[in-house]
Amino acid sequence: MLSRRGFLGTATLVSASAVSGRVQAAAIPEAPIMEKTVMQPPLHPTSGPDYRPVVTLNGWSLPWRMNGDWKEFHLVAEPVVREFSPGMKVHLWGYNGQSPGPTIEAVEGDKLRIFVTNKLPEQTTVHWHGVLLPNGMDGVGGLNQPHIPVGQTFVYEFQMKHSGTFMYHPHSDEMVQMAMGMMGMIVVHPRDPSFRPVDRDFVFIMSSYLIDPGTYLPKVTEMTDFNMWTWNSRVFPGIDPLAVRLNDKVRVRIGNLTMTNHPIHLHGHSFSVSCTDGGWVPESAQWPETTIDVPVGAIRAFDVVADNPGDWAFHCHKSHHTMNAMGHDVRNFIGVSKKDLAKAVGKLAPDAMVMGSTGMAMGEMEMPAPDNTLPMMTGSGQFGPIEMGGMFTVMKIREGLARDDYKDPGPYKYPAGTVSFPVDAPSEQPMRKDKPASTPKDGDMKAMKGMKGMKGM
Ligand SMILES: [Cu+2]
Repeated sequence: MLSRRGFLGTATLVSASAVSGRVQAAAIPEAPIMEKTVMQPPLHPTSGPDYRPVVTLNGWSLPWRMNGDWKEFHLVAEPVVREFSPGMKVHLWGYNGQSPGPTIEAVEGDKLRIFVTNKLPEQTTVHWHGVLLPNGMDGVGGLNQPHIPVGQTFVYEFQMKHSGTFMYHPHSDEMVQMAMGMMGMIVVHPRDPSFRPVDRDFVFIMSSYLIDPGTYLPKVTEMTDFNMWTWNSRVFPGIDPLAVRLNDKVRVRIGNLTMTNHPIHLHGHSFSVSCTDGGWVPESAQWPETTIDVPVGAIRAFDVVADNPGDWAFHCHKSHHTMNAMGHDVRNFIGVSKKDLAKAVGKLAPDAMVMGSTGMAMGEMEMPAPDNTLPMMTGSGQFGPIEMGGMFTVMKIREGLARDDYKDPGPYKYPAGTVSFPVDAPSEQPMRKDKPASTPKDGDMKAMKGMKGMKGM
């Protein structure tokens, strides 16, 4: 799983001005890298207080080593290639082989020493979002420290005074470096394992990109009009499902480093925000929700009792965020007959599809697309096409999963008689009081069939 870069234990890589003599004396710990884009098994602690480790959707937790009473990590900032979903690879910047970087896990009270090696083509820093630390470790380039020059390694040292959920990202050419995917999550477990324990603990960070169809690089100057809405730089159907054992208490921790808020919705359950990047929400201050808004530059964790078995959709409720790359400057042709238009366009461009007169559901049909471009909506379930993309996945709640089993358990087996089903119904148009019933023409009937939710026309 992990490939090793070997030791980077040479003093030439270390910035003498930034690293204390104590640290220079010690070799820099190795920097593991991850080459896979599927969720790696939880990283259980082998020393110190016990805790239930998190799992990172399509990601991993960064291994560390103990050096005296310091927990030492090594992040390498570098260009990476990230698969968003099979069929699309994007050239990003990240950490240790992936974007986002690995999750950093620690325990309340731990002393952390984090080495950061800069293998980017420009300077960088790391800011530890939400962590309460000494000012000189806060990572704002120019304000709190010199920027880390290309090829150099800096070290950050601080104690994790509080448990909770935090993020890390650069504070150096920030617009470009975050738009290129540089970010990761930090989870600090309570020292007391009886504080708000859960059975499963998932974590991911949201980022967005504008990547023109057929290209491989995000447009880093875009401010609002993104076309790839990602969880851990993955889009549906590339996002791992959340496999959960029936009646488990589940925590989902979500960071947002996009340019807009995301109302995250889980079907079939009610739950509450238990933690933000500012700390734990007292139980007396929680209220029930089915959708939790995650603001920009913030973290929301929610705790849910998974007491309802099945395949439950879990997604951003902004419907454009559950689509892959699409054009926005498209007229609404619903209800318009486009027979003549299709004929005329077909003469000029035989591959073109005139769409939208009955809605935009594509079913099994897919338009030809440039290389490295995902369909706007895709994925299929046991009953047919799911017609989603972007920020969408499934919480799969099953009886009897083993404790650390996060494998996709496959489609839910519905008990007989529990799935919505068709009935025979008269097919005539309903009579309207103000008009005599007219006989609809063939084309009109076809158009109406596609108009979900427009009854009685
Ligand atoms: Cu969203």
